[in-house]
Amino acid sequence: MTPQFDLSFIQNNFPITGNYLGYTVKNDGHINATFVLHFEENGKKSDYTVQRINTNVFKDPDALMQNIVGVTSFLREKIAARGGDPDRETLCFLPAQDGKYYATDANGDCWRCYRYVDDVYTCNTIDSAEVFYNSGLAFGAFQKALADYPAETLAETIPNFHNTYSRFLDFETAVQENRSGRRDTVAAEIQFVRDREADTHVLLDLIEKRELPLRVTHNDTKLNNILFDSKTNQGICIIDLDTVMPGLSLYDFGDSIRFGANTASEDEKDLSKVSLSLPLYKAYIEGYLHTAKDSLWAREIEYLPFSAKLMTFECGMRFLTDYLNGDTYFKTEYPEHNLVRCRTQFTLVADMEKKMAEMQKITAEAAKA
Ligand code: GN1
Ligand code: MG
Repeated sequence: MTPQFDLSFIQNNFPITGNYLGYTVKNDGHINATFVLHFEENGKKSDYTVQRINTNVFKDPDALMQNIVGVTSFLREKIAARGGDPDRETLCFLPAQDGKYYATDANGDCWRCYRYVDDVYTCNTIDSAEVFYNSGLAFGAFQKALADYPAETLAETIPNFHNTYSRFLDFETAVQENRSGRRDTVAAEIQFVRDREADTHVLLDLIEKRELPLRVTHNDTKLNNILFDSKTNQGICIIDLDTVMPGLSLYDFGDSIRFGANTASEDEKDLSKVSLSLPLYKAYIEGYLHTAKDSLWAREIEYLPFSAKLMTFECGMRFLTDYLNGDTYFKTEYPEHNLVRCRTQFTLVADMEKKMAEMQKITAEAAKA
């Protein structure tokens, strides 16, 4: 079912002016419902992105929006100080009538609104190593820009978000409960997860031993969360800031590879098309290290290839968990959608396991450059 928004509610609550021309639905995200609303004023077009916040996932919209407005205000100042364009290089959220950065409608749904950035494009798959190199530059720069952000002021919008062991326990609960009745049809996938339980502890143990630092990270560094400038192909703006929280640089690096260095899309049904592209891995790591290397610890660099595998595994396990629970978390377009996604992720994990030595070699070479 296509979700809907109420135009007059949006216009009454947010400072939008101009004549309404129409809207476009954005279907890239799996969590919030997103629309771009088109307006025109004095012959000039101005667009706004309007989102219904998924409060099933983000249970405290006040804390969520405080995080986001805190981070975007901080970034605006830095961008302006270095002579950049804050209106293009970070998101600009509009305050609602009551001064909060979201408004609640009669159904209890929470809506937010931000200026749409013009002359940009997003990607769901990538075939140009150059564009992926630019993604690495952009996410590395984002992490660096937030290095001195006061992390203690950030709320944990989703507790244990990338705690892979906690995700594993959620998975085991879902297997036990079998709420969807689908358990017997996914025995191979369940075994695939159980065979890799040991991996779920690796980064957590290193945090415990203080061998990896907590940083302010994005935590959802999918390729389609970067806006690329249509003219320069540079990644100019990082979007989807819902999960900006203290985390590991490795979560961000790993998730970028999971999504962007896959030779197929996240929900490709033909698994023979799914693999890790080593040239894309190389391009991304070169871009990422170019901007982030100076701030990284040796241990972080050492675990970059492992993090790609771990984030892919964790994501596949989350899709499988949701499939077992009856599709209550991720948006799905058809009944097997979460299972299809799970299978692409596990195919990619298996391919990374085969290519791990090569990934390590590329990593060491990129770190020396
Ligand atoms: C969700 O919102 P979106 O589609 O960028 C999810 C990520 C997953 C991703 C898988 C808050 O991200 O953690 O990696 O789907 N976001 C949340 O595509 O759970
Ligand atoms: Mg997201």
